[in-house]
Amino acid sequence: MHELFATVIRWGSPNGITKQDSNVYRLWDITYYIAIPLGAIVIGLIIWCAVRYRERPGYERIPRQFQYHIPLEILYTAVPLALVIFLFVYVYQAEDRVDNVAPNPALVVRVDAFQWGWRFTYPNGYEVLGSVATEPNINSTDLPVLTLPAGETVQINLFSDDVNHSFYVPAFLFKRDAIQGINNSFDVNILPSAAGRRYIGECTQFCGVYHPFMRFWLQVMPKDKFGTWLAHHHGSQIVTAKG
Ligand SMILES: [Cu+2]
Repeated sequence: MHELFATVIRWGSPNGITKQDSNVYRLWDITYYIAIPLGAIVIGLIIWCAVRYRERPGYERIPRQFQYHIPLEILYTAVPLALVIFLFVYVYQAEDRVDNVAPNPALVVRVDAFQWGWRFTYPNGYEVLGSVATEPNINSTDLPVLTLPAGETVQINLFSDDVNHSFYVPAFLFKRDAIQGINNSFDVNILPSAAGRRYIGECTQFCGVYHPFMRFWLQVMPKDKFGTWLAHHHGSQIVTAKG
């Protein structure tokens, strides 16, 4: 209940778990703050017109008609134009910060999407391969796990083996397409408060018959434990979602 209330007063969007997503979150926030008073003004004017100029006995059916109200015309051109320019600049700056890739990330993980599954490859060669067997159960929690450390810069190098897919962790408030022949890189700095938690990830680009089963877990690990964890993992771990 408390969470619901907190969500409502934050204008309907939850916070994410990375440093990058605060840019997206602020963008949503500012859009709501602009849209709500604007909506109130427009709806208020409609209601006022409908009530004030409603048909009443003794009044002319059509109110006085006139054209060219220059101050009003300037106002309703200038205000939307200013808003569009402001939002454009704001979106551009937010995208720039989200897309910023650090020259020396603490960890680089290669993520390959394919029909239908994911392959996560770490710098020491350890790989997690999750693929979908025939007729999987949509509720299956047998999913490949992408383990990432919190509190440092992680670079994801995203590829596709075949068609277009999209890497989406809702808690990142971010997704990026995986396109064959293109290396899409992005950084995430997961907040230390997310350490020890598990989040769902999924493909969000329709990519064929088993697209809905193309999911994975994101396991966030404290920075100091991650190095030891990775040193103890070698070879391939294969996860197959079953029915
Ligand atoms: Cu896909």
